[in-house]
Amino acid sequence: MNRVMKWIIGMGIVSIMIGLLLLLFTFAPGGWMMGNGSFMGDRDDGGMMHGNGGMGRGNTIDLITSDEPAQPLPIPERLQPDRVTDEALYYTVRTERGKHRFFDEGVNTETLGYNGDLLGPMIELPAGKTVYINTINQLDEPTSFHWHGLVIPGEEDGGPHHSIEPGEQTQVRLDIDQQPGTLWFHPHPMGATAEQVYLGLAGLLYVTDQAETELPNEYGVDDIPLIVQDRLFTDDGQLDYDRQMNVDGTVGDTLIVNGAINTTFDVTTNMLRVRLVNGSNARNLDFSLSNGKAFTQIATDGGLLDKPVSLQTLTLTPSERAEILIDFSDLSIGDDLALQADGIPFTTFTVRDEVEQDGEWSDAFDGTSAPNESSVADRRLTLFGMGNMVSIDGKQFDPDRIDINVQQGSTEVWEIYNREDMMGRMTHPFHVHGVQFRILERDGNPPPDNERGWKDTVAVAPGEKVKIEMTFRETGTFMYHCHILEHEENGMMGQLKVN
Ligand SMILES: [Cu+2]
Repeated sequence: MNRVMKWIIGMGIVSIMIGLLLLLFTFAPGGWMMGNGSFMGDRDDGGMMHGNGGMGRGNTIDLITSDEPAQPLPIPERLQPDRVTDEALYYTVRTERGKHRFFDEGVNTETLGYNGDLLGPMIELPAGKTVYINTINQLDEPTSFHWHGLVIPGEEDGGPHHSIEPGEQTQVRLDIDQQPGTLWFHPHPMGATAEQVYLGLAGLLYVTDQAETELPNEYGVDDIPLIVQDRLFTDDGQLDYDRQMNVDGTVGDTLIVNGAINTTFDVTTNMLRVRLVNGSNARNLDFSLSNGKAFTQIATDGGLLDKPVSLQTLTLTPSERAEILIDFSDLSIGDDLALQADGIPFTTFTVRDEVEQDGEWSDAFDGTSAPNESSVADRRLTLFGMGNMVSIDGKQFDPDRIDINVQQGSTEVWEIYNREDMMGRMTHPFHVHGVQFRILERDGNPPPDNERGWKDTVAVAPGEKVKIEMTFRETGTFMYHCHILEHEENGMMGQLKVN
């Protein structure tokens, strides 16, 4: 054999070895997520996910059942307006650095909050009124105040173009004109959204109206919010974002609800209305009751469903909301029932009183079917990639580029396609600012009954095509993006201009 032949055979052997090694790494536990329908949590990652850069491998930490002593569920306080007139309400919201006690024993955790140490108050936004909010940044870094789900002009939206410098303040004007619903607010500054949310910045917005229904509506009594988030604490009880950051979305093993671990709430045998917010950076949450019984979903992100839907499990991706009714009428005084996420209980309800169920709450639904009819797509958007390589239509976010121009008042159908990646597959929660939309189709089929309502975020599974329809009522520049916050920061975001 001459030297050239030897060299060719040698290179062939080396190539085969490299190929085998690559195959091993790809399919081994803790390797890249391939051919796995669920991107979360069915294996131990051996600590490889911390602060990884580059490629991205999905989210790989399981939730654990906490052994913290149970504590009463904190209810975010209702923000009192500074001033009220016939037409307007005036509020003040400030970001603050704080310390929060998550653990019964141990240290305080460094956190961020609105008007407090962690999370924020509930802000009531009455439909038909103008709401002025004085937003103050008391952090030592820029932030913005994004009103997620509100149909308002781009100027007031609080996206990446509206950063407020440390020590600065600005007033936004929100003319409230949409269905009552459970919305939320969170920061959206360039490059720091994921960390600021992770450290505690998130608050509730309730759009309300005067309509009298028999649905439970006593705040904090029979109508409660649950902001559910997963977090990972360091051994000394801190939220170390830099260390825990995952380019495919930072996940944790501990569920916190309204900022607390392992919570309890006293109920009666009457119906309880629960407003669920998935406030996680990246984790999808499958909600269920510990007795396996059904609950009733009554609302999606932006308002009541056309009719209530009975469910045993409800999945919310990051930033999706749902209102559900839990029926305790089969239980007796002293009985417990827990709400759980991915099978892990986080809030235990204890029946303290027996009362007759009152009212015909089902009268709140008009039963008319939403116009979720198939329609031809005006635009097609393709979500693609993992980790730092995420894109929409092959492009990464550029604050100086408008990707889509539309006319004010126009109605469009968008088909959102989650193109599968050789390197992995993830569900992307697709969010559009400044609108509420309807889901028309999932892979050519009508959406499930519990998605036939107003939405601002829709889960798009790997390989799936989802059609949504929306009307652009407000002018200005708006973001559309993946609501896995790390994907958004890695560039899975585009800009829509309504002219
Ligand atoms: Cu994504």
